[in-house]
Amino acid sequence: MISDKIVIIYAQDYLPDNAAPSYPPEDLNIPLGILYLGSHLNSIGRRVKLMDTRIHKKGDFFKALQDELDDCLLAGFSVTTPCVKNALEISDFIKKLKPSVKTVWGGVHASLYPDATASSGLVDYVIVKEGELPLSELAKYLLGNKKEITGIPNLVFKIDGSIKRNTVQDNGRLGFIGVADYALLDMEKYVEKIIAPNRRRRQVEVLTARGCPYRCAFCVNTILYDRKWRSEPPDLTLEKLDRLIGDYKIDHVFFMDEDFFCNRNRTKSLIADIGKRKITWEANCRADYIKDDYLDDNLLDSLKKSGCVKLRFGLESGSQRVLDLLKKDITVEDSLNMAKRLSRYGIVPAASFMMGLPDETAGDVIKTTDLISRLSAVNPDIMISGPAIFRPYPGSELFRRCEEKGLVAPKTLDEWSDFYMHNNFDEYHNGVPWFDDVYIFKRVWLCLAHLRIGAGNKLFRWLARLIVRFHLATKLKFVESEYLLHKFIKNI
Ligand code: B12
Repeated sequence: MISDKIVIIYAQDYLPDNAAPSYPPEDLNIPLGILYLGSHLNSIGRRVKLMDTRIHKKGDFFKALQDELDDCLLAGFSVTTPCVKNALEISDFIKKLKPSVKTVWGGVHASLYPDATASSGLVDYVIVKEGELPLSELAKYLLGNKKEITGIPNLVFKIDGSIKRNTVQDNGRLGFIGVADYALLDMEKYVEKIIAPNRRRRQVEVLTARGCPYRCAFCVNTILYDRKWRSEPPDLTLEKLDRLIGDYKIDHVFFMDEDFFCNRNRTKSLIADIGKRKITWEANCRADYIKDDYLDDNLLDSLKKSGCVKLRFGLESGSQRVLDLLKKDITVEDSLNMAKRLSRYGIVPAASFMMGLPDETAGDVIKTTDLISRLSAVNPDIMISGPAIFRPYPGSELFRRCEEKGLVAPKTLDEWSDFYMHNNFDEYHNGVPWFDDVYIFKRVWLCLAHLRIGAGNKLFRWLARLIVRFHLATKLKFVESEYLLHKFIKNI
């Protein structure tokens, strides 16, 4: 058997061993990175297999992988920082079982730390940034159809124990132009979404563009992609939608672009055509787009008519000081206006928030909880997600700020695999040094516990906010005992 197959693995969490038979798991997003890599390889005639840990129990995944290794040339790993641990474990499995299979790591973490990644004995090659073209060139080289390894763009590799870096070809932010080949995935595991008891819909995630020109301090874009934004031709998007509707009976699409509304004219023409497809849809948006000189009343009306039912916003904080620190380039007023305006069109805003950021004070956190209640008052349909406790992910300006405040970043891949960042501060790598006062962190944690308890009921919500205010306004040490009590209750 010729070993020419390329297996590409999205190495996130596995299904829990006790996962209910109500398989597939709910709410899984399409692994877009490996989908695009696989689509490109497939389009040039390579044999490719995409594997996603999230749709297997751990034991089942390794069994399935073992079967794929027989005729495998190259195993690719898509790695963000939280995935390092699993990607290492799977690479180790492959190297022990079939050492002739070469391993290549790509994705955000590998792109940020190519040398540390390539230094691992379990990683043969690293490809930085967008991987479509470099990966196909690497396969060509390994099959003996390309002479010079130095000619493969974006490749990092080892020769005689030292690391060599090829030229990085910055191809902007749209590596693969072509209709993504969703048939490479086991689509039934992704499309069925339970949106309410007894209500299901068939949803798929679609990219129409990549990148984002904004400069958020928590995002990796400013470092890896120069804030470039590139869209695919509208005809391609429409062809993709038609195939998805035809092949998988899709009735709802989530445009997962980082900045779907980046170009107003593109938006206008695209939504007119989406409207003819008789599907509902949602997309990521910015609060400052919902205004007279951008997504104005006419355009919002067209959005609604074209099937838009939800827009997602990262509102992050109710404190202007924190929004400015985050370089979010929106105002608290933008958030309120957005919520008010969308209520007129019946488009549900889904807003996410963070707390626990470096340099954030108790006062800032109070402002966030206040904004959440003001938003719910102006738009009772608003969906609030979080506030999530901030986790510093490498590659962002905010990570560097955490380092300035004492966070020690790992150096090797093994160290990174232990750097898994949890929601509970005492499970963090080395504490939460970016907090000036560790009790603020515990209070933030308690705020979340209270806000969650209070989420479903108006009176509870009011009480929860009162308790939050109390916690943030006092410096009493009993915060410690309540924190332990909540953890205890959570654990049972
Ligand atoms: C959409 C998105 C999601 C979606 C879906 C992701 C998915 N299923 O693909 C959802 C909401 C599920 C999600 C979840 C999370 N995300 Co996210 N997400 C993004 C976002 C906005 C876009 C990613 C995307 O789809 N791009 C389009 C595809 C086509 O590109 P791509 O995935 O980057 O893949 C290309 C290259 O990276 C490369 N490549 C990728 N894999 C491989 C593998 C090989 C072998 C090769 C050669 C190349 C290669 O080639 C690909 C094609 O060009 C990015 C921001 C960004 N700018 O990247 C954050 C981002 C990736 N997410 C991030 C994080 C932290 C998370 C979460 C941990 C959040 C959380 N707290 O739970 C989770 C867990 C994700 C995980 N796997 O670990 C961080 C990662 C930071 C880091 N240092 O690792 C990012 C960078 C945002 C940030 N903070 O800057 N995310």
